[in-house]
Amino acid sequence: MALTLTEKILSSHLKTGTLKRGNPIGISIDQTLTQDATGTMAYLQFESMGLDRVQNELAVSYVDHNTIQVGFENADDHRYLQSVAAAKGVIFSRPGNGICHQVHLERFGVPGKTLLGSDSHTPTGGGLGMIAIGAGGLDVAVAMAGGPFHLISPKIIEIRLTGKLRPWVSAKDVILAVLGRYGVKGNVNCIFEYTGEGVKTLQVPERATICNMGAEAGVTTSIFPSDENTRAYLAAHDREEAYTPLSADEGAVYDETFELDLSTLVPKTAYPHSPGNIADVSALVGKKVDQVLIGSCTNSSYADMKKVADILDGKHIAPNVSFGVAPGSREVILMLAEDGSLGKLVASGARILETACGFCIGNHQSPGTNEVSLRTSNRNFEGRSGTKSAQVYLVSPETAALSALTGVFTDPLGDHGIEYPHVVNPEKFIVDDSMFIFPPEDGSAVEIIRGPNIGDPPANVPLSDSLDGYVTIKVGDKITTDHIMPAGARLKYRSNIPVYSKYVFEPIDEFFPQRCMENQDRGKDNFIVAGASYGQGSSREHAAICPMYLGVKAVIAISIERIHQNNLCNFGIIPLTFIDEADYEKLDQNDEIVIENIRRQIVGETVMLKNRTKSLEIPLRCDVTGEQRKMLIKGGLLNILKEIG
Ligand code: MIC
Ligand code: SF4
Repeated sequence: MALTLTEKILSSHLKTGTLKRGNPIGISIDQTLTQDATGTMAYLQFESMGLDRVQNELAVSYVDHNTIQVGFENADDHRYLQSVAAAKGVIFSRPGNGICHQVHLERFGVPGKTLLGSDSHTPTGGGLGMIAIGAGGLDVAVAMAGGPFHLISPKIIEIRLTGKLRPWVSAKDVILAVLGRYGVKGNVNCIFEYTGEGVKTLQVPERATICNMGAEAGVTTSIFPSDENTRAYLAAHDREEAYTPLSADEGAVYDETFELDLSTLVPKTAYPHSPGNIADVSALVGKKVDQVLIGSCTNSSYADMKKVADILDGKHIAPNVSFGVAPGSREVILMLAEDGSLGKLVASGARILETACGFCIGNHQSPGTNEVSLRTSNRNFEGRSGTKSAQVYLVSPETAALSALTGVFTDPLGDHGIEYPHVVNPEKFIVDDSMFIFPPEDGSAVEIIRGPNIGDPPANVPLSDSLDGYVTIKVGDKITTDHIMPAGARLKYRSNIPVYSKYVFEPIDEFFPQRCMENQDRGKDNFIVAGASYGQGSSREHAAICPMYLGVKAVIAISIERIHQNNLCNFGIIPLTFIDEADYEKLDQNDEIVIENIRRQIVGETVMLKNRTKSLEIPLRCDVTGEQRKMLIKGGLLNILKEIG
């Protein structure tokens, strides 16, 4: 039978279940990656499993998110991560080495392998022909312990590329066009598989940009074939031996096909406040711009940065623009230094930012009040930049660089008089692994260093017979994990659940934690009611752990996004959806609600909720796998793992 590339890799890694759309399956995980903001919890959880060493082929711990060290917390986290990596057989990528996804692509990604990462943009590895999936830290800890990763056998959407991009139109415009077609909701348990003649015209970093932002559509992952361009990329990194050619079989059957002619594409933007709000840049030409930031795991490759440097060469940025550039890795910055591009950037007025997530996660560079910010990153959720009133637009590096020069939205295809910089990927990159710390063969003598910021991961209690409490908050559609568990200035509390929990839903309702605590003190349960696509965005399991800590027992929503739904189950919060969406209107904040016999009810088709305040009943669905039902009953995966020992 002719197979898709996704089917080939999934079937060669299949551990449980059968590969039939919609079926729960378990796959073996070859490689794992963690980053610091989710990593501390992942390693604490791994430690609690009592294993001496990680069991999977390759585990890498990156420090790229919390690199702004205001106060002792982040530095303490880095020390913990470095020491636990050495103790447990994990490669440690030091702060300054770069953004996890960019560095993993350069140094470790291997076509045909599976990669699980505690970050939603792990699918970047699809650019090398990997099945690379983002998950919560606990799922990654289980994979490091050698356990399978559970997912729903996905629907495979073929994105058939034809033609070739015109000069000034780039990979970011491709993925923005895909987001224009698929939006940011309704794509749960799908995979985007790229095929067609157009694939050959894209280099690995461009493919990686496209796979990276598939995360915004909510798909499980995205994947490109592995071909001669893949070989060239690996060879340029002294890793040609990692190359295997991989593609779908002729006649492979897809669930759906979307044809995209690259030659007709025009520069695109995602306007505030969602990566799914897509427009042509031409529609915004002339709009004043206050800030331009180039970087993030989506667009920080050497080719992206060099293109920007060449556009800016010999020119100076507009006086009204604050302009920052964050190369994605130490390799990229070394290359830019060597070929003179760094000098061009500095001369143009660019503020050279650390090779880290930085501005993308709202860690710094917050725009001014009501300001317009153009960014090459992947998320423009309201407030994520650190400024609630800011208007963040996502654009390609080309659009960003030209707009930095003119001070207004500038269409790269318009009449700006700048020559297109044809950038060719180098045949050899500067390969320097000196910022990795490789673990000793035997880490048993390594002391694991825990500062006061590092607490034990809190455990939940087993599910009680019935749930009885209040709708503690009611929110609308497309609530992101940035709404639930803000990052930016609060990021440094990631390893300290009691403190971080004080900020749950801070951007929406700062009194939510207080209400939860009061209900908990009265012996009452807390419930979250939400609209469609609840929990979009990041993989941060804190969006489940902290509500769990506050006594939230269930989320009742129109729909819930994949990674968040898994995180809820992992921590014993029941994900429930309305059977009839209209019933969303029948629940309001402060309503007193009861779910009787919940332990029995979640095993069946329907869970009946009683709204005592309004004297009515609402049927709900608990659409989880058998494994997850067990987790919910036991109060989370950690409790199950403890039982197994
Ligand atoms: C993000 O882009 O939102 C993050 C920060 O990288 C998150 C992970 C986190 O919250 O630590 C993600 O995408 O998973
Ligand atoms: Fe870092 Fe931003 Fe990429 Fe998340 S999206 S990994 S914060 S650069």
